[in-house]
Amino acid sequence: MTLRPIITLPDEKILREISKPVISVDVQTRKLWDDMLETMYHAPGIGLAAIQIGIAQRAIVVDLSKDGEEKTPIFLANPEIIWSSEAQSDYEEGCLSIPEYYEMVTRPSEVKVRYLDRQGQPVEMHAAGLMATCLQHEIDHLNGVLFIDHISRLKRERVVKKFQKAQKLGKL
Ligand code: GNR
Ligand code: NI
Repeated sequence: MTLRPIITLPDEKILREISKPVISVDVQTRKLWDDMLETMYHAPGIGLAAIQIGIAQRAIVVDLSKDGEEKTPIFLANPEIIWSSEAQSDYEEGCLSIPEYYEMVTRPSEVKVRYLDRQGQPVEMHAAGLMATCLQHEIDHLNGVLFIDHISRLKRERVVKKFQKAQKLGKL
């Protein structure tokens, strides 16, 4: 496993890319997932999309276990939301690609997601609560969408400018 640098704002050139489907779940895909998992645990975070380490493939890792608990990593390739609830919920989201920024986001409370697992087998998962929020956040990354796209334009432009300025000042 290899720890990889996480791409952050203002690098929208990469973060806005649309990731390509995983052609086949093979040894390289599993190596990618393992590197992502190590990078996510190190951060730490509860989810990571491949584009956050600069790889435009539709691969995600998620682990909602708390520290001290047994780890429960989930590996997803080519995830698709095949159903979302009418009911919405608000959650204060953060993103490893937008460090130290948190804002409330409204999304469907529950989703059903179809994906390929570590063996390349199709699986369907019904998710609610934090798992539903996290999966939607990660699937957004595969489409070049960030959680700040779900908040007001004023707040979004403010945070993007803050990261642009920090980079110009050599602070990133
Ligand atoms: O670690 C993360 N925490 C989090 C909290 C609320 C909603 C979404 C997330 S995902 C985030 C890691 C990340 O940036 N994944 O893309
Ligand atoms: Ni994120």
